[in-house]
Amino acid sequence: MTIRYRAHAYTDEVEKRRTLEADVRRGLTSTPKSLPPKYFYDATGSKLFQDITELPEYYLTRTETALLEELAPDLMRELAPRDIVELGAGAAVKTRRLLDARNGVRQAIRYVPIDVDEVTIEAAATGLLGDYRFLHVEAVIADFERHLRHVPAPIGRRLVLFLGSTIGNLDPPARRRLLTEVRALLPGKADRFLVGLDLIKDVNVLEAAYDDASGVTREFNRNILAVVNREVDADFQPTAFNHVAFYNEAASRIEMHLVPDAAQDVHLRRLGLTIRISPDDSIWTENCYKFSRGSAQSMLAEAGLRLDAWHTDPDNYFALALAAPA
Ligand code: AVJ
Repeated sequence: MTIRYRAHAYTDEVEKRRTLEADVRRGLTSTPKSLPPKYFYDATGSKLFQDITELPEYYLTRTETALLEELAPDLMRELAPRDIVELGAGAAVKTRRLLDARNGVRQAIRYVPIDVDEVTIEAAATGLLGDYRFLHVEAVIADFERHLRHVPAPIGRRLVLFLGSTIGNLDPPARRRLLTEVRALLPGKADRFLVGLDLIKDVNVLEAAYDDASGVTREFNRNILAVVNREVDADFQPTAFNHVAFYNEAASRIEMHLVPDAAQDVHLRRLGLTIRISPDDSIWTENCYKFSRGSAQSMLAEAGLRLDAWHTDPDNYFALALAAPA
């Protein structure tokens, strides 16, 4: 019997906890105070994000999925990747849009999902292996910002996926670091990188997507405080914080903040730390950068990548950028 699933772990619960504690301490003792957006996604946060993707105001997921579906047949035929690496794979729902376009072809494909959550990755792999007989999975349980060098060498033509506008969470220096590592994952001339980018557009459309009428994004934002409460035994009162989301045009990004109505002390018992949070010393929880074709092109070029194809919807809301080694 051929083994179709293998996993390599470069992070574990102990290391994840150490990293979270250091991140929370650094973030909440800095000016301005901040928390890294990756901590939104505990079970509750992942469910809330799933709800966000179905909101009428949140155009990102449905636009990207439609683009991917449209693009998949040509991409899979012309590129014919043997090796698909996905950063922050999660449940790999969108990956299926690509694999569906590959059914009926004999050639085997190796799928290399990278994600910190072993349970999610295993469940996704089991589902995929059941549905796609041509697939085998080499999972990498790791943080894509820290462990990309551990991705196994390609076994053939490679396609690296970074979907969902996740790249938008990274500030320019972190983005440059990551893209440089992605470039190193593409040794072959025919290798490609497919990245989902949310585009600069009408401010009202952007802001509505991050401050929906039904308040799901507010709950999502506040949930990061519940995560911190649980992980470091803190006493944040999530409902005492307002959800503030706005477009910062100079920086081309949506910013999300948690702002209390009144000053309050918060105890982070596991860290032996007490902090004071006030309306003008609040918590910055997320940046979501927005791009243009030009800004995407220069960000890719800086990392040694050349924009090979640019796919957008008719409204120009979202783009799938295909990049090649320069
Ligand atoms: C998962 C980073 C793509 O930036 O739109 C959604 C997260 N935050 N609503 C985004 C998010 C608030 C999302 N990404």
